[in-house]
This record gives sequence, C-alpha cells and structure tokens, in this order.
Amino acid sequence: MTHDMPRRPATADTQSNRDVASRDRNPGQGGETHQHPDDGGPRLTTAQGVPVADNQNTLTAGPRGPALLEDFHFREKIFHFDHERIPERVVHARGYGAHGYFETTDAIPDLTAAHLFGAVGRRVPVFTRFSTVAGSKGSPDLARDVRGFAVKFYTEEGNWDLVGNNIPVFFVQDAMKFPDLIHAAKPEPDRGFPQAQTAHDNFWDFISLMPEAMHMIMWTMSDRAIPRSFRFMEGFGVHTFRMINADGNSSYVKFHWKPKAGLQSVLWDEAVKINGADPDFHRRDLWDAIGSGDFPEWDLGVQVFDDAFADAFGFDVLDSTKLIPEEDCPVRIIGRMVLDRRVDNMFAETEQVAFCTQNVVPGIGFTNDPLLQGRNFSYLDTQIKRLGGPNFTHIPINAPRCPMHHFQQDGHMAMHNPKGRANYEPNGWAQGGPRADPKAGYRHFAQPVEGESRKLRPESFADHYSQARQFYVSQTKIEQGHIADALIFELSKVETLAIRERMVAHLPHIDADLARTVGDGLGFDAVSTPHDPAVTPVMDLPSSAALSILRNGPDSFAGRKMGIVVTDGIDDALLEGLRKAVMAAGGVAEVVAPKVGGIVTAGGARVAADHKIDGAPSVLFDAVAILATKDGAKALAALHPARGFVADAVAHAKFIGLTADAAPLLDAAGVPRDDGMMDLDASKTIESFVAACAALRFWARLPA
Ligand code: HDE
Repeated sequence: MTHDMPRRPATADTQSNRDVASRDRNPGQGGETHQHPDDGGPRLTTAQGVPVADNQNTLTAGPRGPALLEDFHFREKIFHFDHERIPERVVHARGYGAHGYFETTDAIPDLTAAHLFGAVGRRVPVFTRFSTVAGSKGSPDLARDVRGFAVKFYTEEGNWDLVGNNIPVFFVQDAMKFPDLIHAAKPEPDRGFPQAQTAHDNFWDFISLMPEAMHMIMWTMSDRAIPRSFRFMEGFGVHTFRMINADGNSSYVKFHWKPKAGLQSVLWDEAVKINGADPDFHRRDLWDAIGSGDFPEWDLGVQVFDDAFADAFGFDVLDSTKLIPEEDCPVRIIGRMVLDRRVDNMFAETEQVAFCTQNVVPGIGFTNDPLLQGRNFSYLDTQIKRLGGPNFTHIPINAPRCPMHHFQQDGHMAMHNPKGRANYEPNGWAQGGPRADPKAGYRHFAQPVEGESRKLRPESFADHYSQARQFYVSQTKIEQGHIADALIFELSKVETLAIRERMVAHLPHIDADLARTVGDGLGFDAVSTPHDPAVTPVMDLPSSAALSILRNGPDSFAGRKMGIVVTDGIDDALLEGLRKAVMAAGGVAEVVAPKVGGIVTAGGARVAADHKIDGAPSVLFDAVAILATKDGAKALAALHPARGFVADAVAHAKFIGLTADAAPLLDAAGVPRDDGMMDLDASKTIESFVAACAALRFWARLPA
C-alpha cells in the first residue's frame, strides 16, 4: 500500500508506513525488492487494506477446477488493471516532465503586478512537460515535429501555465482550423498510419491549401523539428500576451525560453536511426542529466512593447503565424528556470498534469489573438475528458501550492470537501467562508471592445510569405540545405503528384533557389510558376541571427556525450585521460565495447562497458573516439556494427578521436582520413580533441 491518505492523522504507525512506502517506490535507493514482512518490509494488502496471503494463485474449486467469484483479491486486482489507462492527450500525447524552480533575476514591477516578478530572487516551484505533437504516447522521440514546452508555475497567487512550443509561430491563425490541422497531421483515418509523421498525403494536401502555414512550415522543415535534446531547445509562448501593472496599465509581451547550454539539433539521418536505436532518446537524456546533477537551465526572456510599436510593426501582433524579430524588439532576460528533480511517478505527474492557457495570475493577461482565445476554451474542456471529471485540480501535480478557498464542491473523486454549513455566497453565517477581494483579486484588462460580429479574417493577417522568407534567409547555407532536404523527403512520401506540385508552387514566393532545389529533388522538369511580385507581394526583410540554430550553438562540450569504442589491450592512461578531459569539459563519456562485460586494458584492468557496440550506434553520441590496438581494430573491422559506427560518425560530420592503430577499422568502413579525425596518442592531443568537439560537427566534411 503506497498511497498517502491525506485526511488520516499521521500517527506513528502511518508515518512509518509512509517511510517504508517511499523507500519502496524507489528500488535501488533503499527499497529492496525481495523484502518480506518478517524482515520489517511492507505487507501486501488489497486496496481495502486487507492483508493478502497468496498473490500467485486464483481461488479455485479443487486444484484444477474453475475459478470462484468469491476471490475478491483476484477480482479487485484485475478490475483495477482493466482501468489503468486514461485517454491520451488528443495532441502532445508523448511527453516527459520534470520538476524544478523559477527564479526572478530582473524585477519588473513597473510592467506587471505578478508577485513572482516583483523582486529579484523570488523563487517558485515549476513543473515542465516537453512533448511531440502528432505522435501517440508510444511514438518515438525523434519524430520530425514541433515540441511542446509547457511550464506550470506554482506561485503564491495561484498557478500560472505558460503552455508554449519550441517554435515561436504556429500553422494556423484561427483556432477554428486546429482540428483540421491535427486531423491532417495524424494517421490517415482509413488506414491508421503513418504514425508520428507528417510525410503523407493528408498533411501536405491540407498544408498546400493553407498559405498561412508557410512560415511555420519553414520552421518545421528546419532542424528545429529534430532537436538533439529538450535541454538544447528554445521555448516560446507564441502569442502576444499582456502584462498588467498595479496601476492597471498594460504592455504587450512575448515570452522566450533560452537554453543556457546553447541550441543543438540532430541530422535527419540521425533522427531516423535514433528512433530505432533508442526511441526514448529525449526522455532518457532528461532523466540522465537530472540524475547526474547536470540540471538543465533556461533563461526566461520577454519582448515587451506597446500599442505604438504594434501599430508601426509590419505585421499584426495578434497573428500567431508571425514573430517579432529580436532585432526589432530585444529579448529582456528576467529570470531563469532550473529543472532539478525527476518525477517520482510518470503517470501521477507527467501524465496527469493538466495545463491550461487560461491559468494566469494577477498581472498576466490575454490579447485577442484568435488562436489564444480558442485555446482558452480548449484546454479546460479537454482535461474533463482526459482526467475524468472537474476535480483534476485536486490531483497533487495540478493543485496550487497556495491556499485555495471556494464553493465548488462534490463531483467524481472530490478530495477537498470543506467543513461547515456555508456552500454559497453571499451568506449570513458567522463562519461564512471565503469572500472576493477587490484589491488583490484578478482583474481582467479593461479593453474597449467594438465592432460587428462577423466571421472574417482581418486584412492585417494577409501576408503569408514575407516572414517565411525572412526565416529562410536567416539560416546558414547548411541549414538552408536541411530545409530543402526535408521538403524533398516529405514530399517524396506524398503519393499524389498534384499535392506535391501544389506545395512546391508556394516555394518561389519564399525563395527562388529553394523552389528550384526542391523541384529538382522531386524530379520536376521546371519550377511551376515563378514568383510575381505584382500578384503576391513579399517583403524582403533583413536576416535575423537569432533564428539560426548553428549561429546559437554551445561554446563547450558541456552536457554533450562522447562514445568511446574500446578493445582489449588499450593504454590505460589514454582511456583515463580521455574520460577525464570529457568530464572536465562538463560532458559525459560512455564506453562502447564488443561485449558488455567490457575489456581488459594493457595494464590488466577490467573496464566495464556502458554499451555493447550493436546497441550503441554512433548516432547516440555527439562525438566519438576509437581506442583500439592493432588486433582490436582488426576484430572490430570484422563487425558490421563497428564499421557502421564509424561510417555513420563520418557521414554525420562528427569529430572522431583515434589511436594510430585504429586505421584498419577506418579502411574497413571505407572512410578516408580528414581534419575532423584527430590522433589521440598524447595528453595534449586529447585536450585539443575535446576542445574541437565543442563545435559539435566538422561541417567541412560534408558536401557543400
Ligand atoms: Fe495546444 N492543446 N492547442 N497548442 N498544446 C493541447 O490540451 C489547442 C497550440 C500545447 O504537456 C491540448 O491538455 C488548440 C499552440 C502544448 O500537457 C488541447 C490550439 C501551442 C500542449 C490543445 C492549440 C500549443 C498542448 C491537448 C489552436 C504553442 C501540451 C491535451 C488554437 C503556443 C501540454 C491538453 C502538456 C495541448 C488545444 C495550439 C501548445 C486539445 C485548440 C499555438 C505544449 O487542449
């Protein structure tokens, strides 16, 4: 029995039960799996608390006879198991969360009355859930997709949810189109596939008919959609929100999360292979990083602007398919978030957490962005279905950490049932319960509203290509190549020629070279229609460095992982030196060997392996090293996974450290030496190798 009963008095007995229970929840951390009640371990009971004598056999009439309904233990166990699943989220089903804290580093009481931002050093607990959008709960982590970046701040004025993505714009302008978008992206309804992929006819059919999606498509076809880790991606609130200060004055604000460790993505060929080798790559990365004390950290920044800026800006700030370049409105860093605690239970926390854009605190408000307005309806609605009733705020992960008093009552699983007679307001009872507070209570921004009720898209939302082009021209050549490759890959999976053609017909409005490259990659004879500025005016906006991943990479190997392939007989000092250098840089070194039992070094030491080579292809690492003797290299050369390890490391432009004797493996893998491969025979070369790895990839190796 591992549940804390909230309303039971904490007698010595229940307290000790609780201690045992919490040990038991963490096997390997004091909770031994073979403990028996006679040794002081917990006793198995039913959910009603009745001790269980036999957990192996159903009650039957006679040793080989029929099962008896009387077996309440069996019935309860199977009944509960039958009801273990709750509906997965209709979008963002696959996600992974962690606990941490947010701390204000630059107070902004002039902008917002939110207590949280009132003084430097104010800290509140947070729970953050990262997710993919389209795939179901069991889909692989490296799907080409947007990543959700949702943060619940447990402030002393209630919960504030910043439910964002790792991309600052969205596919559609009006929430009315969200179900269509998601239907088109999810598996096709007749056949039930493809899973967690946009490379299919329905998605591109819809997109090619929605010019407003073109900016977002540039982002989702870029490497933003295949991040190396949650730790190395940005987050964005996307919409324009409001901050409202104590005097009731409002400023517009866009929220940005910036990872301290710099941006990084994988290559598409890596993504495809990682999905096979480790479908849990992202969640494992977060789990491992927090477990090892390398706590992921982001700065929270805000772009703050007023009506004058909004009126002068070239696009409508209520249009979520547009961003505001940092060059036009700088990001002011106001705080930091550190994720420093793993979940204790994936279901209780990550699965049951319920985010809602409408969860705001005094000082934070909404704008009329039609996407945001639609979201404000959707999130509360979806939680009722998913969590089974209106009392999901009673689940610990969703419960505010500040006092709560209201007259809402009853319903399924109600856990906070107030005492006393008053359950309505106003009432005349002496202990009449809570009352509204006009001074400290939430006040909606008093925005003047006028106009006719109409179903109409505003003219100010009309330009769909200028920012798509701006994003494209802001990328390095390498990144532009990846966008073209992604479009060619995705559209090559589209079976209907007319859809491919319709999609490519948008590209000349974004960039002529991109259109040519994609058209050529799809085997078209010529680009359909060239861009005609008289028909489709597109602004030539300046490039913005903040939009490129490669221009915002890390400055060290910290948080990154090196895979060291080893064979029997290697030099002890070399292996130790390399491991130490990686650790000194803040990275992680993992040993890969032909057998998981490891190897014996020249000095006779047994070194255990973290991985057998078949289970750890080089796509799982940011850089690799091959420490092999002559015989060891020959033995590796005979192994297909070892040859593949090297060939892929080369193909993915990884830095590779090598002993001189490792040459036969390179030959067997069919790869020539180049400057991204470095000798590892002295401590000096080890240091320069690890320093070079901070660049993450030796791009010069890849064709221009
Ligand atoms: Fe969501 N979205 N969304 N979304 N969204 C959900 O709520 C919705 C949008 C985002 O880790 C759902 O609890 C509509 C933009 C994240 O639990 C649902 C529209 C952005 C998560 C929903 C959008 C997001 C969700 C499904 C169009 C970035 C996962 C389960 C107007 C700013 C939160 C749930 C988590 C989840 C509706 C568009 C981010 C159905 C109607 C834009 C990170 O309510």
